[in-house]
Amino acid sequence: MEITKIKWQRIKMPLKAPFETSFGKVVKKDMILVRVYGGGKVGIGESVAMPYPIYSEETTGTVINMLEEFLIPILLDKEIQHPSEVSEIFSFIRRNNMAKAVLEMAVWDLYSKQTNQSLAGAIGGTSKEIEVGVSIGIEPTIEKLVEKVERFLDEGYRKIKVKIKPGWDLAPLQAIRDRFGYSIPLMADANSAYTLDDIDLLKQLDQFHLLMIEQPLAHDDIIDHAKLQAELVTPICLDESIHSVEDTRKAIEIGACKIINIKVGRVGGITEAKKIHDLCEQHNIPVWCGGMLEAGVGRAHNIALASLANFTIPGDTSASSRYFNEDIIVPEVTLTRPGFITVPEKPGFGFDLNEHLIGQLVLNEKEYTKDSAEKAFIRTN
Ligand code: OSB
Ligand code: MG
Repeated sequence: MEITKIKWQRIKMPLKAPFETSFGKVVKKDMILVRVYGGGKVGIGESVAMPYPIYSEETTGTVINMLEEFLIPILLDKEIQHPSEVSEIFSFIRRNNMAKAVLEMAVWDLYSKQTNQSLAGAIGGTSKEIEVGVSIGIEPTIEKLVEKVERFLDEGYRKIKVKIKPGWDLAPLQAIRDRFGYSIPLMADANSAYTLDDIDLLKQLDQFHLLMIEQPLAHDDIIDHAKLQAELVTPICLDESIHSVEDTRKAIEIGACKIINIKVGRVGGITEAKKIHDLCEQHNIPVWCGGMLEAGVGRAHNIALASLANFTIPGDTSASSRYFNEDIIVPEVTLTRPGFITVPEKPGFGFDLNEHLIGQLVLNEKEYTKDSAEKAFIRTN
């Protein structure tokens, strides 16, 4: 497939409201859009790195650095037949998965446009619509949290995920169960806020009959998660700890989780995400598509990924209106019927870009061709 030019743009976008997790509050969406040009088409990807290295070590700034010093020159220097080759080409570079992923996503989108098929179809997705949930941050009061849960249930969301941290765990979960009963699909995400010293408290979470508890322990741990899983009835879902299909294999092997949250950015791209999906399917581990407060481009890529068969649990792939007053794609993502989003069928990621809005939000941009991209490093093996 032909790739002649690559461009990145840094965009800051207002969020409807700050989103608080155990590691801090996101107040603005800060991201990189990457466009890959070739064969008269343009593929696009969106980075999920946070502005601070708090969810992982990557930031919007490290993504720019990786793209311009390494990933873009390396990709422009290669001839590829298929987007699945990109992760292999980048594999000699350690980590920096979110930087790798934004470029790889754009190549997948370009490929699906060049071959006139939907991104979901190109990936191998089969679902016509995906079931969706919503993630709710730490709220100022339990009353505000309960109000939000009610609003999202009314909007039709099929899974309610609430963020927890020490001091904001048993009481909010109890309040939700008291108000809405035990039949609503409810889960909690701790973003690594606990340790095994908290095991007595974590065991008490079993009483809430949660669908799962996401990443209760350290971001780089699987061993303690396996110890905890052995003591809990509630399934553990890993997020931060899983960066590759190899991490997935090890986590499954030692019993560190029963469910995996797949995020394209965290695992370095769509190809690796698909490998994780396939391995989990072989081991009867259900997966779901996580979110990183994506704007429309990233959201649409998530929808395409979630159309793979083993995405059997509703993802954090909510509508554009969850976080934004106006999205960078048209039309914006909506629930096509309560609890579901239709997987687009048109070629590529399935939406048009809201170039007017993007133009207003761009802070910085740079483009590279085969001749202009300079390599700072040459690989010798
Ligand atoms: O842990 O899943 C997470 C947002 C930012 C960083 C990490 C996480 C999240 C979310 C929001 O839970 C998911 C979404 O709605 O995009
Ligand atoms: Mg999470």
